[in-house]
Amino acid sequence: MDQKSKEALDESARTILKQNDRGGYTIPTKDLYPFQWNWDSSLVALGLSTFDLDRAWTELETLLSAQWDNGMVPHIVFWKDDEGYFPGPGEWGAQRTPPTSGITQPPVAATVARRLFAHPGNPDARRAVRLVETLDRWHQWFADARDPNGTGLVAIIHPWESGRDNLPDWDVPLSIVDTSGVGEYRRRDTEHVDASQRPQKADYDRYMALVQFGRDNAWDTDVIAHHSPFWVADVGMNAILRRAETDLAWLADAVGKPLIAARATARARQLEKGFERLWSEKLGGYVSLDLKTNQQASDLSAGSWLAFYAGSVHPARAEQMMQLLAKWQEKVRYSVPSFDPTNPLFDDIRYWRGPVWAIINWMISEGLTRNGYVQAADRIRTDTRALIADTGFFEYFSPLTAQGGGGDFFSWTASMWLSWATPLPDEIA
Ligand code: 9WN
Repeated sequence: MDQKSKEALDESARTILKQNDRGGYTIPTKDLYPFQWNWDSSLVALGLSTFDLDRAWTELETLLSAQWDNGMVPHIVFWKDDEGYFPGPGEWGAQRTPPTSGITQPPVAATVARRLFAHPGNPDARRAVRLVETLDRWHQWFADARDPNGTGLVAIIHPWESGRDNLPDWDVPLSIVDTSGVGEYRRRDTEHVDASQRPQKADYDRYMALVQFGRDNAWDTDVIAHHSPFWVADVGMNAILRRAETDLAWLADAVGKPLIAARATARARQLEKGFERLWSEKLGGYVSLDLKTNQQASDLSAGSWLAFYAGSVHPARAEQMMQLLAKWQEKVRYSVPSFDPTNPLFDDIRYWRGPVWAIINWMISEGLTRNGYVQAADRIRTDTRALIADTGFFEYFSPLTAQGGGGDFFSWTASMWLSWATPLPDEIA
């Protein structure tokens, strides 16, 4: 890529982030997702930090200011009304100001905060101290509410908590969810995006049944832990939390909070032990585990390679996983597909059933680099760069054709461009 094209793309990415800025927080994209989303905001802070470090800290602070009294940081914060998204505050019934959803999302915030803190020119340790305390309470909530028996694996209670909402991993655990009481409702997503790219009605009914279950039980974490129809250890959530605990420990040490650092390190060790149960000898990768039935998911997703992002992977397993990645790459033009491209359930454009996501690519690539797989990491970065440069800043992309899917002018894609995928000086032709 030449210097001019790079500058034009950098400028477009900054414009997207500025246009999606609603004052202290950034929406993922207008119309389809008009509120603050948890992991979107955290990942967007990385892009913001490339041109406005102060604004990047604010993004995290705004998100964490919506923390619940029990420590949970919700997956959506409804700062302003907008009829264009369903389910809204009324369906969630969370009784909070500002209104929020009743579930969480993968906690990437600590990992991002560590990077912001390490940013050259960052002067403000006091800001980091406040974040560290809030993040510690959120991470402790995961341990208490989502792993009450101390097994080292945290559960999700809704596919939306995984952030990888429509993965085939959830098909079997969702199949037992009773939808008979759900009633009529009007979806808004398929008014913004072609229905072929979105979850099917049967899935949405189950999503709504789970929302209603939480709301009817006032989001009581004890009741949910014992009776939730959906209680699954998502490989992505567990990998991301493990990594977040390590980064929180580092940050807490750096700002003089050794007790928090010790707590985070202890939780990280516990999660490392639990993670072992996600290894599938049969598939040669890490998979999600239905904790109600103790059944592992029968197929592999891109989440398997988030094990590298979580920490270090045993060399024999790592080699096996790298061979598998190469096989997946033979089947597609752009890696990493979110779901196994050799599997009959693979769908290159329906969300989370095959498409490539820049944010997942960043996490996998970051983990591969840290585990010494620098070339493989770079291949993922250049694939991501090509997708964005050729197609635009879409929510996600087909790994076969590069077609963009979901929303356009998407904040996290712009952020990943600025903070990771844009060419470095020695990569400019
Ligand atoms: C539900 C905002 C969010 C992302 C998720 C993505 C999608 C929402 C939806 O959009 O989920 O949370 O309505 O489909 O799956 O990862 O955070 O970008």
